[in-house]
Amino acid sequence: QQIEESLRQAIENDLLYICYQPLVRGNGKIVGAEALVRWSDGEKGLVNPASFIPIAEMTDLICCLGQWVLTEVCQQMATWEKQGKKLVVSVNISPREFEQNDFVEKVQEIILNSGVRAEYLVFELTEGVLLNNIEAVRIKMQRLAKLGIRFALDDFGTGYSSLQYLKQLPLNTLKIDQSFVQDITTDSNDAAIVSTIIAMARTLGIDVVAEGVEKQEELDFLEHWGCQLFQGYYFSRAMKAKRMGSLIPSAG
Ligand code: G
Ligand code: G
Ligand code: MN
Ligand code: NA
Repeated sequence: QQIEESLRQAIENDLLYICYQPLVRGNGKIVGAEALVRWSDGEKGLVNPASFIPIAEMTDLICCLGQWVLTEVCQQMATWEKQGKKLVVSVNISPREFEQNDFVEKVQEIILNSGVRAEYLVFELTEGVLLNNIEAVRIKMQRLAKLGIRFALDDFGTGYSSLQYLKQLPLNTLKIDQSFVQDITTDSNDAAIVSTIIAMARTLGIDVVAEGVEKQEELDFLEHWGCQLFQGYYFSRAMKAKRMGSLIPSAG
């Protein structure tokens, strides 16, 4: 396919870049950021990841892309660290990437080369990862956790995860999908789902992040139910690394 070939070239020629969307507390304090890849093509302009990620996911191209993203993020974190700035960064990992036999080794190499501490990395997995042999997934997650990496379950509520998974896997965070957050103030079903997820996460001792928060009203609901971490346009859109860096408080 044509888009696939141009994406392959974009990766090779470093035509992609990363934007960072802050993860915040209710008072707006930044406690982390999610890395979101962007593709700016000379002819096509800015290509939407929602259109090219699924194409990359159909082939091993997603593995090249994922490796590029993690390398770029780690280099950026190393640059920030030299400036006395430390930020926990979440990286999206597609099922196909996670399933690579040498995924742990690849990750380890990228981290070692960059010199950053794995403790500052969070991998966002989707429920698609969990459709596979759960025991194998658990073992791989534990190997990565031993390096220091933490895990978030992304788009939570849209897939098939059960409480069983949550108990079995070393998950630190649940990210409530934005499709539920969107309608919490108007749809009582979504409101019930979201409040239940928050309560469940708190019971299990897992952090919970509400994604796609766009309005004060939504924030008020979420805080009322005990959610303490947020992402969304209400606080901030994703931004280029330079601007993100200027918002990280210098450590000590
Ligand atoms: O930024 P938003 O339009 O930015 O992202 C659209 C979709 O693309 C989301 O589902 C997001 O998780 C996914 N995505 C963004 N960046 C990456 C990435 O680096 N790797 C993977 N696998 N998915 C990504
Ligand atoms: O699948 P994942 O959760 O990784 O995707 C994150 C996507 O959500 C990105 O495309 C990001 O740009 C988008 N996003 C982040 N905050 C908001 C928001 O407040 N509203 C909407 N509509 N999209 C958002
Ligand atoms: Mn995500
Ligand atoms: Na999500």
